[in-house]
Amino acid sequence: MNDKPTLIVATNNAHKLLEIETLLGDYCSLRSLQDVGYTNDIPETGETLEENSLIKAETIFRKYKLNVLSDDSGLEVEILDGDPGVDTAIYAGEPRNDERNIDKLLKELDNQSVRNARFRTVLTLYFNNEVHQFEGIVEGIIASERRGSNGFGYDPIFIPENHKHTFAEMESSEKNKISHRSRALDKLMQFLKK
Ligand code: ITT
Repeated sequence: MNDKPTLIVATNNAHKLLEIETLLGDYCSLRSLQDVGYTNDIPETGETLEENSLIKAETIFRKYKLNVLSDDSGLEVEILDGDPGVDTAIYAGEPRNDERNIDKLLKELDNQSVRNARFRTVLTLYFNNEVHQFEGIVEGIIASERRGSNGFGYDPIFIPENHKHTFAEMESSEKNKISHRSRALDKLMQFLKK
């Protein structure tokens, strides 16, 4: 008998989906938005990661009435007062573009020695008609230039605390041991095991 809970993963980001599948696939039966035939964008109109994460989960829950998991993530840079934060995906404006986002951040931090930053993920779980949120954080610094080609988004310029390499220089298994997303997913798995 298969008693794994089924969750729709409410993301249009294929890289996120893959990380979530890798970390959660043994515990849950996951369905992508593509699997359920959802092709629209979900407008991220919230002012915080928590709000946007909730909006994504709620949008899909209202339509399908099935358990849902969503992820809203952002990069928070200390010297920029937590920016780009909730605007991480569109830091350099729309249409969103990872390369331009990275260029803008490197320019903002040009000649700056204080480069502390953190990645933060807020997962929202709609489960048996209840809503739960789980946060995961990884502290680190912003590199002075791009390094590595693995991962996605800002991975080429983020060096996690106590490491020498950027996320983009790491194997996905190494990133998945320490990432913001894996830390939030750990909490979610503890919850589901209860
Ligand atoms: P969904 O909303 O469809 O889930 P998204 O890519 O729009 O996908 P977010 O709104 O959470 O996701 O945007 C997060 C931004 O942060 C976006 O620019 C990502 O590339 C970046 N990001 C998120 N997680 C990351 C990670 O693990 N490594 C590097 N960059 C990441």
